[in-house]
Amino acid sequence: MQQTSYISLGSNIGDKIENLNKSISEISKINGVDITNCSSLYITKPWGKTDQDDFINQVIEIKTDIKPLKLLYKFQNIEINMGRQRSIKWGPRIIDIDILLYGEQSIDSEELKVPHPLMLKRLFVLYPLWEIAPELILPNGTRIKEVLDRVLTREGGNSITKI
Ligand code: PH2
Ligand code: MG
Ligand code: MG
Repeated sequence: MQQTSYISLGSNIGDKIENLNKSISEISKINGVDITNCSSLYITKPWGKTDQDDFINQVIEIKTDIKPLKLLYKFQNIEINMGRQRSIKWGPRIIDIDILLYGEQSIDSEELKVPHPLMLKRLFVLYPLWEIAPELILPNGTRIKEVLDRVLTREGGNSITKI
């Protein structure tokens, strides 16, 4: 059965916008994945590890019948083919493709955790997700807008700018 899944894209090395576009083009070529919505692009301040260049972030909605772990491997292949090197935690990257949500499923394995464990804290995820799925109810039962407003109240909106 097809599931709706939300995917976060981020880049802070090289031509960041080109990197996001290329990753979307590669995702669209995966058999069994349909891209059904794309957010705007956002310039975002680095989160977690602040001594690095700004990111460009985006969230896309896909429909897929590929199982989550297999989907993760396909995304990792795209990352590697685009030159991604795994190194510092939260450090600079050409492209990062993360599964945020996969239908209603919860997954807690070594390789993959869904919902993405940090998504509720990250404005660079919440804002573009809210843009394309304003009615979304998150797995903890709260509306996306409620979570977004909470983070905005706490942090302000200075760390994110819509292009
Ligand atoms: N990704 C990280 C760590 N920090 N900060 C921003 N602004 N955007 C990201 O995509 C990002 C980050 C690890 O995946
Ligand atoms: Mg990530
Ligand atoms: Mg990742």
